[in-house]
Amino acid sequence: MRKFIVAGGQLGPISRNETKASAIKRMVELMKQAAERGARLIVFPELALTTFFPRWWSDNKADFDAMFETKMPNDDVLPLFQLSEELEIAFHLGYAELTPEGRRFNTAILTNCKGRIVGKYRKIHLPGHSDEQSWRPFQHLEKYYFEKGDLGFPVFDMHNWKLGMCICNDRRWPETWRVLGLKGAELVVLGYNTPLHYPPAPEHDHLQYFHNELSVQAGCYQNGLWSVAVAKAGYEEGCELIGGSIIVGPTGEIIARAQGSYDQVISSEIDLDRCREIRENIFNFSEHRQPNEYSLLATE
Ligand code: ING
Repeated sequence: MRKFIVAGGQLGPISRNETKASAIKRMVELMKQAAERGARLIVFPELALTTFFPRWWSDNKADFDAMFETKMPNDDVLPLFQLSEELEIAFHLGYAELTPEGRRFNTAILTNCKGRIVGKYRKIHLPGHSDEQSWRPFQHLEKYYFEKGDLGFPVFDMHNWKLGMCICNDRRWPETWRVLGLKGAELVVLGYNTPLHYPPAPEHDHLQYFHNELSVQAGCYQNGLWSVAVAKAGYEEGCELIGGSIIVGPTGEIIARAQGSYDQVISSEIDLDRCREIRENIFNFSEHRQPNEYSLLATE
């Protein structure tokens, strides 16, 4: 089935003391709404189980270990996996991963329509800084709390769909989209936590929604693929996060957009075969790409 309904489950703020069970309860509600609309897949945000804790410095990284998952699935998230199987709706979930070896990643998983994990991705482009920078109104310490992802940009075959994943800042890098496009991704799913205020360049604050759409629309058009990009949004522990979750087609057209910064479902029917309109014409890679001219792209 190449034509099906996809959904984005945008979340409003998650407070520092909100339990993971509470966040999951909110996502269970969104998954039910998405299933009522006939969706086969729902995409949840980056780090969807907790508040965006990299906004705070701690001398001891382990102080935030409670924000991480050491197993997936686990008791907290099980209701979402069970509902996925019951309603036959796949989902994407972003969370903080702590491995048995003590490695920390900003991670996302993808399940099939039976609630079975079929894919995993660890964020490669970690924005922000790794030291405490007290001049900032809030920190952005992903380089401190997480390692760079070590799984590459994988594409997963699921229900005769080819799905890729990326996370938040990855969407701003054309390389992310091109690698996924070259691997044949037809739909790229991603979550984000994007502050409205960008301390190093406050003159760009009013452009955050534009840059979000620009990045995803360009990625979709230039690689002939669909995308569902979903925010954790709203005023979260003193930091305004943008909403603006969107579903974008291979033509670059936005076909669904969230309103406001609260929990909500966006959805739309997509047809994966429409990727061919782009991939067989304007961006026919085998006919038009000139990789011999691009070697600089893969150098330091
Ligand atoms: N957040 C932001 C993002 O890339 C950011 C960081 C904000 C970068 C604004 C540039 C401008 O959307 C995450 N979590 O990557």
